[in-house]
Amino acid sequence: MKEAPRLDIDPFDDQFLADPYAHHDALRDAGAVVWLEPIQTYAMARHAEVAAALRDHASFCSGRGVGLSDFAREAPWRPPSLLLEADPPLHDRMRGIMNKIVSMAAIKALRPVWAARAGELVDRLVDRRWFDAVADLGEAYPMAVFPDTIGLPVEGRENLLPYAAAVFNGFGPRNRVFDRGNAAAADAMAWVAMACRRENLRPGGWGAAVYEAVDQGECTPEEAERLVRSFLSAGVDTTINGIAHMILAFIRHPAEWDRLRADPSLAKRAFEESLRWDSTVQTFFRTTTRDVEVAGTTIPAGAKVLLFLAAANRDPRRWDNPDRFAIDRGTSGHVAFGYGIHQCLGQMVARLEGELLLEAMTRRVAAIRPAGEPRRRLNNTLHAIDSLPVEVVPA
Ligand code: OVV
Repeated sequence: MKEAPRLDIDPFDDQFLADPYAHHDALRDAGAVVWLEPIQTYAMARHAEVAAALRDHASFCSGRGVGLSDFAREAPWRPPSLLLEADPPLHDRMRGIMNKIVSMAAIKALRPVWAARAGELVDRLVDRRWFDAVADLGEAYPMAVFPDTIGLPVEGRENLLPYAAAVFNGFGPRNRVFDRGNAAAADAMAWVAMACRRENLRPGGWGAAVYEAVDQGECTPEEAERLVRSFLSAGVDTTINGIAHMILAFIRHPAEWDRLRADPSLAKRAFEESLRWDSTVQTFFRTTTRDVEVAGTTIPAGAKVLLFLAAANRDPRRWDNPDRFAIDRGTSGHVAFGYGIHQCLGQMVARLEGELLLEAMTRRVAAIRPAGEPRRRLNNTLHAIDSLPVEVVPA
């Protein structure tokens, strides 16, 4: 039986968070399972082991939290998510309710409206020629389509951004990034709590649909409120940064934009590849429910294990030339949306946004060029960008 190699790497310090990809080789190469001394947890960063742990939800549970904090020892900072931070059977019952709302049919119904919004936004940006791919595209587009779909109050929607930043910081330690990001979030938390209440959700939206499950006897009103909160927590900052990194991917690999323009039917695959290339949700923890043997190392029961989704998605053991963004690459098996029973509920929403923006842009944009240095926004879980100045050359 092997001891896990002990590494002096803190995956939540500023230096790591500013450029996580610079540190992934050290994590992957040290072993299939490593012990991270600064945060006193196990970690896995190779594709095979990350995917296997995600699949094995019975041994690697979520109910004790998917952050550093172990809910069995410490009270969670907010009531746990009934999806993300739950195990079967509760998780499956809640997920069943949400799957019926975020259905293929629902996504199909959104497409024409969301396509029109994407076209209008891209038209305006191409006219301007210079813009910020974070504020003006990455934030503007999801904020123009997603809150309406949930049926949220119009007033105060800007609170969604600091709220999500706080939620994703909350999966890491109470470090400086957490304090900085969460200082301003108190008002945002109050707004989100208000927005999740039944009387504040527009009839016909996905939020109201969750409360219809209460009327059907499928869940309690308290559960419904918590499920609506999941839409607000997970639905905005993720797609914002996913879209921004999709633009960054094309800026760093300009020939791929030419290839996409030559064959716009690659839009779907291009967005998927951008998620493999730069995974918005970099990490999540699991907690072992028993002694688990991984590649000859025993992880004891009750241990936190940090899964590096983003490192798995660039593991050279799994991907050829992994640092290269190649829009026609086979991305099947990437874990940017997770894997197994917790795999992203909103993945079709994210894909729709990415695909519709790319479709609108391939028609109107001949080239995307950097127009300044990207600025990072440090977050304990998300690979986030604060600003990405670009110039687009009209087609
Ligand atoms: C995937 C995700 C991220 C953050 C929050 C939640 C889910 C939630 O369910 O609250």
